[in-house]
Amino acid sequence: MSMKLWYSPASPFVRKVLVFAHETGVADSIELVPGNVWEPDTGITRDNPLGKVPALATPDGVFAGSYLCCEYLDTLHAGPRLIPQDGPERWPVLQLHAFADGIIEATVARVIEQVRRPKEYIYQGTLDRQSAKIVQTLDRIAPMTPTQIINIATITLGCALGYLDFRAPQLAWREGRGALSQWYETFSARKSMQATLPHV
Ligand SMILES: N[C@@H](CCC(=O)N[C@@H](CS)C(=O)NCC(=O)O)C(=O)O
Repeated sequence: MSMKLWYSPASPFVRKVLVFAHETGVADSIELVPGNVWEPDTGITRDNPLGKVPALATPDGVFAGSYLCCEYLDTLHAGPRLIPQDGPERWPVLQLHAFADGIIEATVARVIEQVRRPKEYIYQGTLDRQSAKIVQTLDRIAPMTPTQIINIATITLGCALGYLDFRAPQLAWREGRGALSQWYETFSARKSMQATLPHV
């Protein structure tokens, strides 16, 4: 099967889908289509009217949003599901995924405030508000640092922490979070993470 992924090399949501694709062994079936969402006429709105990456065009239709892309990819391989369909692990995995995804959202919101607005409109209150969400959520996650298991939650957490290093190093997320930091050290060395490092 061949699929097309609208992507940007700096997007943590795209990275999440790519890491998921590597871990499930379907990455070779995906062709990357660069879509600079900030430029007019990149064509992405033909597939995703929201004008956002990631969007995955497949023989079964176009799927917009990182979670839905991953959910679709999870049906294409024979290994254990990375999004547990049932069993006691389902809700904790989905909860950790939601927290990690929220860290990405807040970090992206900070970047937009800093980079996409005219300087005179940058509002420190928004930056502080998003930073607080990131810090509070990291503090909630840190005591429940996961094992090196691969699933939608750990993949998203790895991408969230990598994005903090990339876009908000001044938040120094490792400070006071030794276990989480050690977890990331090991997790980020995985081939899937190394093959998808963010860049501009
Ligand atoms: N909830 C979406 C968020 C996707 C998203 O916000 N993508 C950003 C790039 S990191 C984007 O395309 N932004 C363009 C815009 O907001 O117009 C997901 O999980 O994929």
